[in-house]
Amino acid sequence: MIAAIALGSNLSSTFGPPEANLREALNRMAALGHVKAVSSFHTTNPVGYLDQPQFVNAAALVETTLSPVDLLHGLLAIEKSIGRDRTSAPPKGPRIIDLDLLLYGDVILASSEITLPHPAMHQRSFVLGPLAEIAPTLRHPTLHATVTDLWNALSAE
Ligand code: PH2
Ligand code: MG
Ligand code: MG
Repeated sequence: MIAAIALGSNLSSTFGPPEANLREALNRMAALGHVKAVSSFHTTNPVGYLDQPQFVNAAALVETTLSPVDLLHGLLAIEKSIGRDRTSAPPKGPRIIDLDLLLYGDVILASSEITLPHPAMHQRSFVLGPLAEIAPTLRHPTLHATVTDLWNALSAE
């Protein structure tokens, strides 16, 4: 199955600045499947919680045989291994690495642990901009629109 993943960082770590954290995460994601495409790195202004540094955001497509939940657990383990500490950080606040599962094929799923498609992906330009670079024709299974359609709709708001 093809999964779309959003990457973000706005703090340095032992690996270096946010760009280095994204590169480290992408290298480690090879353990979860075949990383088929990676967008360019976008510097973006913080959304939601404004008093924090700019983010570096990217998107990736991974061909995987893991189930959605196993893939999510793999992404969370990579976040932790790169140094993300969820205990000391405010929600939507600064983070060393954030790996969000956006889409997993056409799967629609809502459980306590995982919601697919990611419920906010169509409202976030820092997600759709990078994703549109690598998957412009990928379809959102509940909004029935391509990534390009969603990006154009958000840009027109
Ligand atoms: N992630 C957030 C909150 N705000 N803003 C930008 N620009 N990029 C992000 O990745 C981001 C954010 C929570 O996950
Ligand atoms: Mg996020
Ligand atoms: Mg996250």
